[in-house]
Amino acid sequence: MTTLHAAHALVEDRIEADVTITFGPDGRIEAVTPDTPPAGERIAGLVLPGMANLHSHAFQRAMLGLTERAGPEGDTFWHWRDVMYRFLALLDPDDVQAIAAQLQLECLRQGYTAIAEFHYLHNAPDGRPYDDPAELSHRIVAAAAESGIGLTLLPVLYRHAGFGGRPPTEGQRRFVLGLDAYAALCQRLAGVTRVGVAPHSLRAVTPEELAAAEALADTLAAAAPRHIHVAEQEAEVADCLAWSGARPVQWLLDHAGIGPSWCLVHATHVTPEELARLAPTGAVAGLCPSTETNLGDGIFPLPAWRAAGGRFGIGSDANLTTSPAEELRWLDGIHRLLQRRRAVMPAAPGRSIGLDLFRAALAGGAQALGRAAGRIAPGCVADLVVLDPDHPTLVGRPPAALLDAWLTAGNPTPVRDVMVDGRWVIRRGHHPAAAAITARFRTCMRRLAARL
Ligand code: NGQ
Ligand code: ZN
Repeated sequence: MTTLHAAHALVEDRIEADVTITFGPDGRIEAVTPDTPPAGERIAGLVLPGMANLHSHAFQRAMLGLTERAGPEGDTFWHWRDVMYRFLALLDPDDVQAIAAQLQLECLRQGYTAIAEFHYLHNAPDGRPYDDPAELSHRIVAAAAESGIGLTLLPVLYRHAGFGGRPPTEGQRRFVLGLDAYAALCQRLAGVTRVGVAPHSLRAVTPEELAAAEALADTLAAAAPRHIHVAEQEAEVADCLAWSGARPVQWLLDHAGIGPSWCLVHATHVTPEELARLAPTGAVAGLCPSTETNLGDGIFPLPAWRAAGGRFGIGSDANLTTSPAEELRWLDGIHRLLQRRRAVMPAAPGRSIGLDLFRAALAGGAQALGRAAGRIAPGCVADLVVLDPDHPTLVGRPPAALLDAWLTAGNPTPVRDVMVDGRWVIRRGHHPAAAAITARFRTCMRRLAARL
């Protein structure tokens, strides 16, 4: 049994003082009691539930700066994707692991405690399976073992280049697995880590393949997560309409068993009708605002979604930033600009804007990862971060203002300590494997530079 005594902690929707948190060797919180005398390990600062990063493509961290060249006129996302395809053809298994470990380390330092890796690199650069078809998935698992982040691995099912079962392009050959190989991969990985299924998008799987992925998820675990990219770009909406007569979110609602185990990544282009149908299903909208901004995707109608009771979480996606505070700042800030107001989400006067946004993203993120987390409460795993009250961003702020200070201004990070599953992975800013992870990442990046 471990006992922490936090100067302050977020307990449900309040910042409480002198909070005793106890958890067992399995990392599960057993009791949380505010206003208690000192006992166990004293934690100065504000203890928060760690954030779940619900959508990452780790390898894209290594593309920073390479994609900011103007493409052909009128071309945006799809040109970026071509550049991304050329880049990923360079990566070998050591690169995949080195980049993922560095990315996860940076995520932990910024206050993420868990990550859903939407993993679609399966094959060697020539499109052939590795001797071990799970080679690259195991590299993601190995990276998480080094970094200590809580992993939900989402092996991706990718079969086609577009609606109607179009054959995959050469640039996509590292992604493609047959249905049997995909099922075998997921089942093997389920014995090693937390796993969910990820049909890449309605562009990349047929209705039959989507149904097969859903059926497979049922065999992996009760309510195993199901993630899909959907309605991110207007071209996808137009192609889906031409193929089926329905918009992508509408099509999913009509043909898949959309419910709380689903995460619809982006869902940018939803109509009010789709939104009204989707919110009551309990599915999570997987919002990735820094990437969606960078790629010029469009704006998900978060205020209307929140008003309809819709759930959401945040993802770092292309990993331009690894900060949950920054994702939330983008998410909220875009709507402030659009509406020329400040409190843009539904909230009672006097409520902390940051607190409501943060708690909603914690809940949606944990749900999307299939992780009992997101709250400091009995039954949840102890995924915790501690904000340093002496950090220049936070010093002198009253406890109730610390979270808002972090979310509005927290670059560089005021996260001091990080615990995952009841084990400290960062203490006083120190991660024991950081030097080795970053040294290996540098070597990898220099080697890649020579291949660009
Ligand atoms: C991905 N990323 O799978 O990495 C996608 C691009 C696609 C984002 N959509 C590829 N942000 O959607 O076809
Ligand atoms: Zn994505």
